[in-house]
Amino acid sequence: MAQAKKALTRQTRSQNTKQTQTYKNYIGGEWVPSRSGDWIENRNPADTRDVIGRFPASSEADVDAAVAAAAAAFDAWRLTPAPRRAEILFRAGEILMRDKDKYTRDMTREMGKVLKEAGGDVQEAIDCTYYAAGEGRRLHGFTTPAEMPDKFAMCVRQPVGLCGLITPWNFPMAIPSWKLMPALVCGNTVVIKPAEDTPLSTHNLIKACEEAGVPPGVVNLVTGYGETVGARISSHPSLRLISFTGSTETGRTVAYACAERNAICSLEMGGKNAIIIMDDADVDNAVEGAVWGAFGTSGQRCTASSRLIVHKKVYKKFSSKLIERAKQLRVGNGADSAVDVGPVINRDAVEKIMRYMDIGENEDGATLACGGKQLTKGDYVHGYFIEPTVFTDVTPDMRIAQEEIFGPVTSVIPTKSLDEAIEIANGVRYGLSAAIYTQDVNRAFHAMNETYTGIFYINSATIGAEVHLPFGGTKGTGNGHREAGTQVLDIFSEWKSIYVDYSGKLQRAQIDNKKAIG
Ligand code: UN1
Repeated sequence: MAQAKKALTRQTRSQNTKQTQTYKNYIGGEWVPSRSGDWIENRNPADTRDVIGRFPASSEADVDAAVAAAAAAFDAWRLTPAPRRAEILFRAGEILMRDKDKYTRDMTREMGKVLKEAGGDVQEAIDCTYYAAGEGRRLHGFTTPAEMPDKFAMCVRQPVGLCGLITPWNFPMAIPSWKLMPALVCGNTVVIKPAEDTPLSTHNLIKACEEAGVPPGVVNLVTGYGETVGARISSHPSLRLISFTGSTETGRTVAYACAERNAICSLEMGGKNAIIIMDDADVDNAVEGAVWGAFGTSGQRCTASSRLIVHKKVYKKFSSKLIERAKQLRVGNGADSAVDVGPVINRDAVEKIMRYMDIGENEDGATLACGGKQLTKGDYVHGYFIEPTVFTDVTPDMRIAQEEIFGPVTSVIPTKSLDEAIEIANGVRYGLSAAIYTQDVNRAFHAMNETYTGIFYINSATIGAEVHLPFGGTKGTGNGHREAGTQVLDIFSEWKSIYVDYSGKLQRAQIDNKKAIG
């Protein structure tokens, strides 16, 4: 995922902020301002005159206080039976459900995605919360036969300890919930830092936890910049685990910091996801999938369909229908229900995406088939709007086909065969999601088996993962962990293997008691 920062103003306490709502950190069960006295303004990317509120630009000392609170709360929380922890989470799910509409509007206002998608993001947080709550009565370990008679062997899950969670702006409630809820049901205590562009949605999530009765110190929220808050969380000696979602570059920095002290590090990072469209595909359905996969959330998903690898027999037909559909998309303020594509997150994102427009057209030599421009006039003047863009005649090695753009831009790449298409799909540094459109079950399963990604779709776009299946990817996308599903419990718990010898005598393992053969 792209790492960018809203054009935010640093304010001091002395500035007049009468009209601006002030938000605080949540540390040890108290809402407190930052010790820094600095603030970050959260502005609407569809209209930057709209200031949503000011949030603490926290310091390292705030992180330290949050970690101390998490440490103080840990023993009582880990010793609370998991079904009791889960009851609190279930209540949090009900609160999220009750206030879903408000959270949805807040999210569109701070992040830009259209209301229907923001509602989906909040719903994903609700689903994840209920799902984690259900795990409170499972958290399954296992038993297995021991090597010796009158001996019993089993495995149980135990909490990891204090966890630091660093979350991105593109799914500002769903992704924090993917990390927070499993961490809590497993008995960990947490310090969470949301992206500086979208702190309100995480604030809302933490408020729901507070109201649901999560005890003081179990969840701590510290807002601010990556360079200060994120860096301190990543390197804090008492945080045993860091879970990060964001760009591959920032993820590497987090991983280095964790390696220094041998902390557990779970990374969820970029993607360059391909849809393969075969000559037997239902082309209209494939076009709809490509439009949704490429331009949903303005292309700001790590799962976005940013490459469309199309069999040459349907290449022309597919491309012209796609371009026609892309041109029809209405760009605007996500709060307007007639809008299909909202703004991108901030000025840095505009600059980065526009650089790729230039690279695609002028360096790579692809055909700019539609879009390609920033929208700056009329209603667009105060926001960060970019036209849905399609490049055609793209070759697999072009930069626009290799690098994560994280905007409403997709590349159509012609191919002559399924095996070539698979090779192209695999020929990038990322491995999150891939898809195929075909009517042939043999081709579909062959592509499923041969694509080196963590997620695969048949006759559907590369986006739309559900919370009860593992989410994550290979290569530059991750470091081998999976969020969501029950697999996430392997991130947030430690396995303990237990041997019980009830023979009443010494039985020694790894001693060869067998008679020599012959
Ligand atoms: C992301 O873009 O970081 O599958 C997560 C999807 C969403 C999650 C995307 N459920 O597209």
